[in-house]
Amino acid sequence: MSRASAESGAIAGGDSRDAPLYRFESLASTNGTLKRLAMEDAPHGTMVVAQQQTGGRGRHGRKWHSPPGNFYGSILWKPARPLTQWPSLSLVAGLALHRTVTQYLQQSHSTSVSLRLKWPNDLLLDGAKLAGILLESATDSSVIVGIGVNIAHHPEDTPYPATSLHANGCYITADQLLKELRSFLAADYAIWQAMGMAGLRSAYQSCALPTGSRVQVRLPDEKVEGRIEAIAEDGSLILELQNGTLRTIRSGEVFPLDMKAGSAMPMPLSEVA
Ligand code: BT5
Repeated sequence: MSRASAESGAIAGGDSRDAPLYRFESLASTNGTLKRLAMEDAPHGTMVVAQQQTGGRGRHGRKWHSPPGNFYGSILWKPARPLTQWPSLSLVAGLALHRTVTQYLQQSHSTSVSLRLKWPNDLLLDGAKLAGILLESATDSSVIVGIGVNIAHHPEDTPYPATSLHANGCYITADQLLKELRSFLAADYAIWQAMGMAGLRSAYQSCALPTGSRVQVRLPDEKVEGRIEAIAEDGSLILELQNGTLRTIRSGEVFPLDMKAGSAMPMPLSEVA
């Protein structure tokens, strides 16, 4: 009996790739289940996916709306690079997700939309949140990257507007998304493992809110405004403040302030892919 089928609600799963893939009908959180597997020494690349989550979570204990019809998945990575660079894995997963979604939007001819990564963990479609990423430590030698993508449904009552692929004429399934996402995650992780964020920085920046965009960043006890200058090697956001000095942001909530960064200026995918 496979471990997945030993868990309540599991569907017999896996595919032909090396790392195990556990599929579930319903879980509290794919991150939580994968963490338990990590503590039992699950190998690098192990994935857990679920059709719905009853306790899906975002950052800082926030809830992630997780009804059936969307994608919920987590992957276990065992990086051999310095711990200080691990936070940038959130960006690596975002880039792989951007590449995946771009491919499906192009296939469904939904190409006049703007698909942008908003540091550190959001994928925005025409300025609305399509997907979120949650990076959590698993063991001393591993991290979990959880990815939620609104495919069929999105919440209506969130402070930051949300959207879904179906709402934009892209009718794929969670299984289809998983197939391509696994490949892009593996490819981008391999580059990161070999070269760090330096190997992915220009690709990331071409998919992210453009350099020079005015943003407000909300930190635990202050708000700062500035223009996006760059992404650092460790995945931090570098802002140019109004007085011209540079400030490195390691964690915070970014709010676009101008048309360049927001939804008012859609950019065809062919220009950003
Ligand atoms: C995130 O947090 O964006 C990370 C979301 C990660 C979810 C995945 S699903 C698979 C894995 N297992 C888990 O349990 N989690 C991961 P954050 O930036 O903190 O955004 C959370 C905020 O987004 C909430 O407070 C809501 O305002 C809003 N929100 C909740 N559900 C949403 C949804 N489905 N779509 C768009 N926005 C949502």
